[in-house]
Amino acid sequence: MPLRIIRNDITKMKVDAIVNAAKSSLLGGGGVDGAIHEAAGPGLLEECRALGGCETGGAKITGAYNLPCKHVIHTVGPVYRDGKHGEPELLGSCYRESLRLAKEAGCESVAFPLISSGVYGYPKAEALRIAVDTIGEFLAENDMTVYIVIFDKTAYRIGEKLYSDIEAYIDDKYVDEHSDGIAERRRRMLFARRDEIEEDGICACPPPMLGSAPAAKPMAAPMAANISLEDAVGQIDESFSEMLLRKIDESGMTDAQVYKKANIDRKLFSKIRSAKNYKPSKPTALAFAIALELSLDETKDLLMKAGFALSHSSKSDIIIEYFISHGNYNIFEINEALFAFDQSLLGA
Ligand code: AR6
Repeated sequence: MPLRIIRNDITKMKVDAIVNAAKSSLLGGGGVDGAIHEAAGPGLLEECRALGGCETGGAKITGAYNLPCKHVIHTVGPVYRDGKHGEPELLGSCYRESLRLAKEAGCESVAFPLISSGVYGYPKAEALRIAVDTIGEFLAENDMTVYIVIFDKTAYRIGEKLYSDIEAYIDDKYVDEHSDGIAERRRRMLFARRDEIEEDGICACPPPMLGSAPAAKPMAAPMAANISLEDAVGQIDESFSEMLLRKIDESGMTDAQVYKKANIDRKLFSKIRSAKNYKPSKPTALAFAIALELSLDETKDLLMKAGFALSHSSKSDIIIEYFISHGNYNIFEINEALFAFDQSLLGA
């Protein structure tokens, strides 16, 4: 489960290491720093005193004392001025250095707060972008579960432009469908059919049945009526796992490139690989479609193999459709957007 954006208090995270947004003296302060020192107890400050401070963009590791994790990694983010004084590079370095230390200490899971985005004034959307990109680069080469822990919902917002574009897309696709109630749609179907009858004098179609669903698009060649059940079952299509492996081969990517890009962990991928009839969850199937950069139609085919569809009755499906139709296959960006709209994230 590589990168997760979650809402929580970082001092409650049961991970191998949590990261502290510290000041260069490493002697405690307000914000998340204050909360971590308070929850860890005085032993943490004692150990920090012996470290001799830390430069901006650097990181140092200590024990975790009364916290439920094993280590605390203290990093010092840049104070934001205007973004033209090396702030992005320094902030990226905080994440890189912290992850380097976590790896050295053998950590399998690490939780970050949004460094510099409080007292140090970094605009939150930009701070999150740098966090996601830098952690994403690290995870492309390393196996670790990394959490970005967002404390307060109001403090969080993806870029205004992206947010309003997605909002407009949802309005188009979702409100349309929902403002048009089932009863209203049935009534319109009924009148449409009546019009046909009146125009032609005869209607070739069966009378409308209230409550009947529109005919589904045929998925494959129709099955002959006289075929035996045994033969029918023998005609079973390619499974999800078979289609996935075929698409990976066709993409020219390695398995590892695909599952990392899908934000899926290695163990789950091995399970899917070895079980021909594995039935993934919808977020997992979608994550693979994104990693393989499938078109909308191909995405629907892959989902169908796992028994799912993309629906305009689901906000999260519309958000994913927005990204696919804009050719943006960055799973971390998609997850940021899903998070901003309170939807569950893609991946394992
Ligand atoms: N869990 C997760 N995130 C939190 C928590 C928490 N318990 N508390 C706050 N945040 P800040 P900085 C979020 O100000 O900007 C300190 O005094 C908060 O909403 O803690 O890097 C240090 O000693 C914000 O999004 O850190 C330094 O002097 C993010 O954590 C200075 O502040 C970072 O906010 C560092 O400033």
